[in-house]
Amino acid sequence: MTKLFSVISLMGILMIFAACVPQNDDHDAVDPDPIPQTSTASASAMAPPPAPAPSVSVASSSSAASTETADKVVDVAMNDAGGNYIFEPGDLTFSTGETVQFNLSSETEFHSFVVDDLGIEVEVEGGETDTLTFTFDKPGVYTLICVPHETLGMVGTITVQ
Ligand SMILES: [Cu+2]
Repeated sequence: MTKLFSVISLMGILMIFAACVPQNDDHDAVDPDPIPQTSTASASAMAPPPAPAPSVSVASSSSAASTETADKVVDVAMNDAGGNYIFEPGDLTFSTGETVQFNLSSETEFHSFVVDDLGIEVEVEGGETDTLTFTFDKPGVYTLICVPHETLGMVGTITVQ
């Protein structure tokens, strides 16, 4: 009887152990923390190559050397306030052979200064000013348009005499 009892109690103890062991394994599984430290250390050790970004110098469009050769400087405002899309002034007159520097200032929206027959095409972002220098070689009357606002009346005339 005592043998049987001790066997049963042993099995009971074993079952208690068996029930406890998985918990111990779970606790052990939480432990291996130190590993990430080594991985981050090696990662930061490999990080150091700091590529010094070469500063890109943005050359402003066509304003540089052309200023001194212009016979005339004309400021053209590209206005859009209140939905009034106009070139100001919109009608320009030049002499044949004249070299003109245009300072094209967009009020708040994107505008373009386009004369198809002369191959002129300048795009100006809202609030910015771009410069165009152009020599008018051929007499004529040329139509000036802002491509996005042509249908809203943003057109002009360049007369070369
Ligand atoms: Cu426009």
